[in-house]
Amino acid sequence: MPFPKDFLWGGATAANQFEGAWDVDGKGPSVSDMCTNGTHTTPKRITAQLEPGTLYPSHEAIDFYHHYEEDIALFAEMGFKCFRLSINWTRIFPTGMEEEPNEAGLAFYDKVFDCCKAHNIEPLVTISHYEMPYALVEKYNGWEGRACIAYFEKYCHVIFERYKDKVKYWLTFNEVNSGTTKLGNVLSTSTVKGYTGPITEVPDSPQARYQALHHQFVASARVVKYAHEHYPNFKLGNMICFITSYPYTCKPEDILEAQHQMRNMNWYCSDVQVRGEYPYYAKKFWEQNNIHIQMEEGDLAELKEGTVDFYTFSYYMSNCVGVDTGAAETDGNIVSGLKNPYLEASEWGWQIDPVGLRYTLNEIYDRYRIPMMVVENGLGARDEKGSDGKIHDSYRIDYLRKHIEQMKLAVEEDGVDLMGYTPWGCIDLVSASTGEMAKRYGFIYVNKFDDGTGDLSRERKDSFYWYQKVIATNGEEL
Ligand code: BGP
Repeated sequence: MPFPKDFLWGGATAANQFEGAWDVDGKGPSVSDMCTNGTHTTPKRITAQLEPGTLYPSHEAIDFYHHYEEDIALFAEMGFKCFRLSINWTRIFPTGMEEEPNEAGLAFYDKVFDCCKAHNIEPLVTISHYEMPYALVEKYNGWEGRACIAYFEKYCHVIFERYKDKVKYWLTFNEVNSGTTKLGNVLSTSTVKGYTGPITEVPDSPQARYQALHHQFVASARVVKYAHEHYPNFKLGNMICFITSYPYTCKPEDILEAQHQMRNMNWYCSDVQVRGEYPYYAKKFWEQNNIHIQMEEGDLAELKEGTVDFYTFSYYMSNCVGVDTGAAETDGNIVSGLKNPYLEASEWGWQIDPVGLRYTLNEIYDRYRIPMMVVENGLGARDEKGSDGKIHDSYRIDYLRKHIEQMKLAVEEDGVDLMGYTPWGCIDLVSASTGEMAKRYGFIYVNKFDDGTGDLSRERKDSFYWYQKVIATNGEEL
């Protein structure tokens, strides 16, 4: 058996991308609720005020809020052992700053977790997945404000206590390392106070972003420590948007550039959350980029005390980097890179690299030696109905099959410790980067379209039945 008997097969989602009901039962607006839709070529916008007549895709999304029973039953039908979802911070604390939590919001997740339990599905909860209360953005420029640490702690204490018997696996911040990139300003560090415009043109201050990241690290470490002390059965993980960067050639300068990119993009954040300390090159990096991190006494000790139990990451693509290569650029998740002549790309320019997943699993395990989980992976693609009215998504099956094959090799041949696999967007949902519905990942098709129309009905794609078989055979039959 390549995969352990209790391997966590499942799927992943995020509240802001699928719940909808953005202002129902006392929920407040999050940073995602202020984002319009866009496309691959026309970036989505964030607006400081909601604009009448503009479509905000998170507002209805696919309305999991009112379809959760049906959706979780479909996940169960596929055989899910695990379901990754996030809690919408603004359902619990609508502005982030209330004294008391919103009971209706808490009650909603009780129902969701109970439903998971009824189907023997283990929830894996992301505490913050691009859903910072917009009121905190307005007041503190998002995570740049140190006060957000305490608000986040309070939110965590409430949800830990409330769901202590229902949830065991927690991730603090989704793709925390997106804060190392300019795009991270909007959804991740949420250092976007007062800005209205395309998310690609957000005014960037590396000072604000890296300060915000520091606050997220302290917040993460504090709640990890708190959870370990109060809820010994909990397992806390980090979550990294892993961008595997290869040198474009064997020219030594390209090798150095790739090392540089892997450090800044991937290791900078996970070293803090796994090793409990900034990497040695961080100081030089700050100096060279005129970044002055304000730390309070005790911050560094706290980072050391709040290290995670397992390492999770998203993996969709890889890219190449190099110096004066003249190579063409291609898009990718959060960052773009150079085209790799050996790889094909999705319609959105993300280069498909299953072997890179095996390489990545080994790189991470070699460095940290803690259990890992692939909590996002998948192919964003347009789905067209066949003449029989069904979705025959062989391209998606092909993508997933090849990635699972490589996971298998990493486990079986190389010996990495892999806990589970939750492919992204197990049910079609709103794209984080573009706000589209057209970029679909699901095993389950949702009748919802970019113009906001659609009756929200759910249908099984071919990949649904394929994944059902994969899970039933614990990855033997691909
Ligand atoms: C990750 C995010 C998700 C998700 C996924 C796919 O970066 O954690 O929220 O959306 O990427 O990206 P997209 O939706 O842009 O295709």
